[in-house]
Amino acid sequence: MGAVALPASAADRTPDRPKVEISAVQYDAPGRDTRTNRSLNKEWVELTNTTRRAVNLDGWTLSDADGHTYTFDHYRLAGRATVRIHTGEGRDTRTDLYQDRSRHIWDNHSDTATCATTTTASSTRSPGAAATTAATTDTTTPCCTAD
Ligand SMILES: [Ca+2]
Repeated sequence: MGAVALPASAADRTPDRPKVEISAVQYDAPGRDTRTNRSLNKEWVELTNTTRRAVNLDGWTLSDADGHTYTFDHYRLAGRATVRIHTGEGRDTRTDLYQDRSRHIWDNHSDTATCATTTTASSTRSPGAAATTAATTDTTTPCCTAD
């Protein structure tokens, strides 16, 4: 008799929208944090693409609560794939990326990993303001965080 109301989200859902999540974090490298490259690389964050389509992560950032930021450079994450971002030095592959740092960055007690996409947007000229210089600003949109 009565019409069944669909949840609003069902209508809004866009199937092709890229969705990349922080799927795992190993903030505490096993053993002592000796700052050897081996220890640094046991500290990592994993990002998973939950869609079937590849996502271009070029320009995306991964940062900790202290503002240490890693920027992805020409990296495409395949559909349903996971990439592990290590803290230390190494040779980037399709499944493993390296921040090439000489110190641990993920705090063993309390930290937040944030993955963000950076998009370039033009600032809007406010009405009434004469001769405002149009500027370009980078806005960072957080796409996922993990504590
Ligand atoms: Ca750590």
